[in-house]
Amino acid sequence: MQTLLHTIKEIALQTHTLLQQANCNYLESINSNGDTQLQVDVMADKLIEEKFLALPCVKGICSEEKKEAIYKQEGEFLIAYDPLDGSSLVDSNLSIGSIFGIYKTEFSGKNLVASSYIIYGPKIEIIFAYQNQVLHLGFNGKEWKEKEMPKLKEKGKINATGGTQKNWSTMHKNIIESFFQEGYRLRYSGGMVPDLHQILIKGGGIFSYPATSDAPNGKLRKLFEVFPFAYVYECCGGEAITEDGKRLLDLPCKNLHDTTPCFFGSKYEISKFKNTKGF
Ligand code: FDP
Ligand code: ZN
Repeated sequence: MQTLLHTIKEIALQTHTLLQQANCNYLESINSNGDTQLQVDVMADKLIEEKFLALPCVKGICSEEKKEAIYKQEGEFLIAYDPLDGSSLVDSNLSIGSIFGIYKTEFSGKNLVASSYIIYGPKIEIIFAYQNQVLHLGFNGKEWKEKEMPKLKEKGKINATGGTQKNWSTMHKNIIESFFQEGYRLRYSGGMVPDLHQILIKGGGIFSYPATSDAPNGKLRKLFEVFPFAYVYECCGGEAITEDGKRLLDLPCKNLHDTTPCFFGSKYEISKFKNTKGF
């Protein structure tokens, strides 16, 4: 695990340099999910691929930007990563991130053994979750310094929800409205990393990416986005569930790019969500 953390620290600094130098040009290409790729998406993807494949402990990788996984003969860990999450925010210069799910044996929720993300904001920070411990590191320009472990309180104040509102179900509209009626405030940038990180650092709230009429399976990808954040939220005292109130990490994953509706939050918000839906 130490080797993987060390590699993620290197990736953080090198990807940050790429971002500072990059132009925001879109390429002709689209990735496996149909998103138009930025030049910097492709560069970050390549950088992370090379870093992990060079490690003897890594048996395989797959990424949001690649159709297929790449396997080696030897190694223990399988890494699924989203090289630049929220890359549509690059041109507006908002915070973005990289997400890593660390799996053993096969890519599935039950085989996730650790997860991590990097946030590129005014400062670079790393969250690394393993065996119920969550390491929070910040880079001060010279070295990585440990910060306080994030902990979700019982109840927060933030309501962050994605997708096009006209495509939400009436049930989802009602749930979101009921949080606003209770005094929750909207905080949503459109980047999963900064939106979920904000809830974590402010101590609680709810992030939802529901099923919508145009995307009945949601938008966010299980292996690269949903499972890694579900693990971090559970390690920090929160919960991460499906539209039916089930634990996200118990979901199977048939294809590398499977998506799912997802709801992350502190205990109070998740139980309110379940109660409203009658679970
Ligand atoms: P992006 O396409 O910019 O990479 O990864 C998908 C994602 O962003 C998440 O980071 C974010 O939470 C979500 O899409 C936002 O989607 P909506 O604009 O549909 O709310
Ligand atoms: Zn993403």
